[in-house]
Amino acid sequence: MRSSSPPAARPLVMGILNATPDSFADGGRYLGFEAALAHARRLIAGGADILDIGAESTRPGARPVSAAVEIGRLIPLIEAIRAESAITISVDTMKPQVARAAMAAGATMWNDVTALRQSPESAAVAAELGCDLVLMHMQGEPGTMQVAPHYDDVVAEVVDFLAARAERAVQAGVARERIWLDPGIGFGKHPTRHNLPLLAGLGRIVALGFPVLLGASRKSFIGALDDGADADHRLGGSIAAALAGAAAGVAAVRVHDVRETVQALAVQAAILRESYEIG
Ligand code: HH2
Repeated sequence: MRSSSPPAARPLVMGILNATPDSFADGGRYLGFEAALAHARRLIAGGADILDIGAESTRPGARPVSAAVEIGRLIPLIEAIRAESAITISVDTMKPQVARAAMAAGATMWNDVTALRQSPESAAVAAELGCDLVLMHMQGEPGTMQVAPHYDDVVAEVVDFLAARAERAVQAGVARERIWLDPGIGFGKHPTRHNLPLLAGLGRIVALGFPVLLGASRKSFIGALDDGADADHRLGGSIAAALAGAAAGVAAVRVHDVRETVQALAVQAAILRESYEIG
């Protein structure tokens, strides 16, 4: 006997490409154009559905960079990837002028970790660009967000924030069907006291009715749960979080280890399909 509804498709896999000198997990590795392009090719070959390209680290204490520096790092890379692949390209930037330049070069998604709060122009630019738009929750600012994050009810506060930011974007003219929501794992959150309830409560964000993006890959809560394992040794935990996200119905997972995540999600989806078939 079959259960009532077939399992949902597996989440899309967004591969992380950091053209930054100081990202927490892979800073400096792909800063040069050739190294970044080679890594993009690896992510695509590994089965990525989306590439998320960033040129400014948001790690706690990272140094801000100018729009000109971001544009100089991003645009040649986006153009080169677009010239050889039809993959969806997302740009991870807080700056509307950088998002605008990225869309002109071939990106179609703006991943804004400030949820359009960085500049008074952000919302109008997002509406004008007509691109997909990720609105992420962050308490505080990258420089200081991990100093003393505080919530009375972290899941309720993140849900309320995301619902309000989505409404604000719609009022500014962003099409509702372009909006994605993201709980912002690690952004102004205690490694375990805040990130774990959010991972356990993802269904409440999914229930808002927008596609949800989950970025848990190699983040510090994994080290906190595994004897301080450093960012290069968090693959198992990253996959566990991606599978939990899939089970909660997220639409995409943002990961460093694309090939391994695609495989894990494919196996999980196949088992769920089999369970449905045999009832
Ligand atoms: N996490 C990071 C950066 N951007 N964007 C979204 N939407 N969600 C996330 O969870 C998220 C994000 C941090 O990870 P990483 O890009 O590896 O590091 P850094 O910010 O240091 O470049």
